[in-house]
Amino acid sequence: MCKKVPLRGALIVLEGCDRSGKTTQCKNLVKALEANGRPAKYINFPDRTTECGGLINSFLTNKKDFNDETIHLLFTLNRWEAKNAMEILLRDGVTLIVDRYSYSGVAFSAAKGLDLEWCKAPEAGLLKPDLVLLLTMTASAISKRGGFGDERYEVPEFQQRVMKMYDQLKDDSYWTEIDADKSFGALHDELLTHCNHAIDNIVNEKMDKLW
Ligand code: NYM
Ligand code: MG
Repeated sequence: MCKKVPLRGALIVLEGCDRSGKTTQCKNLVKALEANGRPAKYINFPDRTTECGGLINSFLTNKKDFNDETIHLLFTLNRWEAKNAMEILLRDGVTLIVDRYSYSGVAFSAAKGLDLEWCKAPEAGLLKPDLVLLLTMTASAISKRGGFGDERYEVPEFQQRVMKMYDQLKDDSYWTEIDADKSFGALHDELLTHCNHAIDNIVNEKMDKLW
């Protein structure tokens, strides 16, 4: 039986607080999809390899200071500069597994006190994901994880505020919440099932836009 070729790749985003295991899960999802003959690529934001990403890295590692609005816009710019390349890959049938996206941008900045709508505005027009997988963790699970580094934002109290902001952003039409407080393998299997389902259910060749 011949397998149906999807119209395009799926744009799948993993979101959640720091230490929820997103990065390792994303990379393993790409490996698993590719092993099943489904072209996939790992993308992460912030992309610290660009000039703009270098400024963001200096901020996160406390080497540079920017006011809240400026760093917010730099994170957004870092996504805009990646947009065309992402669109080309998706059109070529490559599924993108994205480690953080606009939702991190808004949740982290709003958790610092910036207005949520102000934070969303410059993200409007970026590619809208087909699926957002939100890795949730309770306050006690966050504290238990520990191992937070010394980058900005990496403190349990702030992470809890970020989780509350995700609550305000989530949209059940394309978000799925997944409890990350389980074994790596169990979480991987659950995420992979959702990714395969998203790839199998692409109906529009054209990508939608945020928001
Ligand atoms: N972060 C990430 C933001 O504040 N805004 C954004 O738009 C994005 C994409 O950067 N604590 C924060 C969340 C993280 C930090 O991300 C670095 P990572 O995934 O730890 O490299
Ligand atoms: Mg981090």
